[in-house]
Amino acid sequence: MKTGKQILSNFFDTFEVDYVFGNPGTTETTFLDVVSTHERCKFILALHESVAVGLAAGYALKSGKTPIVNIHTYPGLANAMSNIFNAYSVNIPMMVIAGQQNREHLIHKPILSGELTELAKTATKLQYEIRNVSEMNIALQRCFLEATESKMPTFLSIPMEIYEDNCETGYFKKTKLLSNTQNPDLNQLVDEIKHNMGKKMAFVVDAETHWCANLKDSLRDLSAHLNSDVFLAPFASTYSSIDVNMPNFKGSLPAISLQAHELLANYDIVFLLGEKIQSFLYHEKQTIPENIKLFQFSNGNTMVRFDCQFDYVVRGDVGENISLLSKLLGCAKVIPHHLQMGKVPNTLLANIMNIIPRDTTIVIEGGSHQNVEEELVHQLHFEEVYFKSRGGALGMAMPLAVGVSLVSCKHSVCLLGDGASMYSIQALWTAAHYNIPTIFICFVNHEYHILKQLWKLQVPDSQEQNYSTIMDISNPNLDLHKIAEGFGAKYAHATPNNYQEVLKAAFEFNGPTFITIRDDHKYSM
Ligand SMILES: Cc1ncc(C[n+]2csc(CCOP(=O)(O)OP(=O)(O)O)c2C)c(N)n1
Ligand SMILES: [Mg+2]
Repeated sequence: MKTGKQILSNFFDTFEVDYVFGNPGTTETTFLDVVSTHERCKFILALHESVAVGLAAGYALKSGKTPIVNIHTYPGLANAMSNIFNAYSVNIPMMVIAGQQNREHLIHKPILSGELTELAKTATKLQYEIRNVSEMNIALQRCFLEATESKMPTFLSIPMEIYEDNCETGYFKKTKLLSNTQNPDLNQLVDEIKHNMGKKMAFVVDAETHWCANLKDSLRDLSAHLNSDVFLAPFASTYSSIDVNMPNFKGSLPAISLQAHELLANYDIVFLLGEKIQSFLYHEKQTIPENIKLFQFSNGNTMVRFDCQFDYVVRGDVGENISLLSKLLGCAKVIPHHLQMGKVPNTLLANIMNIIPRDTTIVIEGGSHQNVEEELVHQLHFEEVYFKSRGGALGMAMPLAVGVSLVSCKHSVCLLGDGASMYSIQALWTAAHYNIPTIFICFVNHEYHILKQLWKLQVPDSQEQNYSTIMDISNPNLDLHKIAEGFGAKYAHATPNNYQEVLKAAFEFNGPTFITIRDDHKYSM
């Protein structure tokens, strides 16, 4: 016989769970009783659920493993949904577990209860509420593996009293998973490509390729052989599978659909590696021009043929299949090298970024500086960058950077605006509490600058005063240094005169440093 507690403990062992990221309430105490005494599994406390999910996302991206998030029944899940949605939109796996009230009690709709699976449904791949301890091993395993396989969040609700129940069937096995060793038949595609040699081709690399085996080398060889350009899909979140030093890597495709359409119209064949080319702002001309040939490589599952019309689709591990295609086409091995850097603009941010080691992970939250920041990390050849997720919800970048640094034990650098900093600011406390080295660089302009710009775009004849009354974050101004200090972070204001010392001190500190820089670009269009 096994108790619910033993089943959970065995689950942590079998699936080698290192961390649970969470924010608890009473319904989680029985779950936490197992975690707190478990030998390998450590609980990381976040002071808000959005932080717990962001930490888990950073952990997943950096470690390649599926993290566990533990949150407090309906309200905790509701707070977490924004970042769960971000993770869902951009292929980040995690298993989210919430405690549920006692099953005998639910008929009374007790305080802090609710339809958890219904709430989770819109942004998770799988949702389940355990009814009986005999279901526990399968439910845990299924939710964990579904997240791992689909690279999406899944959700499991566990009634709080179930851990004391016991059953005969609650065991796990460490399965040896043999991947599918069959190669797809790529001959037709090889013929098609050979027939089109010399035409203009481009690769667009989307989010799911983060999880592929060995894409970087084979994409370098194949794209050079085809004399093709390589772009990151807009909002693809990371270019971890692209060699940023290839001369044919052109950075991100424009996010605005019409601009991406106009650029792609210059090509005869586009290879989409991953699910989609996300568009921003509706336009009648869709992002992919109708007359180009479009080939998709996707790991399969729900992403295949999801969002546009394709001539060919190759299903299976994208890295393996690009490598196979490269072999069949007889591509030569291209030796990786470090490109000479182009001219870097003389701005404070550029100067700061220029002294940061290029293997530092950079995390970018959205805001009016996003384009400048994306261009800069491309120009400076940073090797690992996580961009604003295409879920679009603010509040992901700060905890994500902390989650990355938890795994790497090295400083990551998070770039964000003053407005964005307020959505998951409690991430500073987790970084301070667990000595996780993270550097935040925050543009201060006391406004939602980007929303003013977009307002003007949408309603061209609106008056500047209209934007200001609603989009200014002033009177009072946020005192970001005091806020950072209150969460246990170090803080500094960087200027053209002191930025080198400020950065040096931040890299020497084994915890969070919140650095403000002044943003002088005031609204003008
Ligand atoms: C959770 C969430 N709430 C609101 C928004 C809408 N939004 C997009 S950008 C933005 C303001 C960003 O301001 P800031 O970070 O200060 O950058 P700035 O544009 O001033 O450079 C807001 C509120 C969002 N994307 N996500
Ligand atoms: Mg701002």
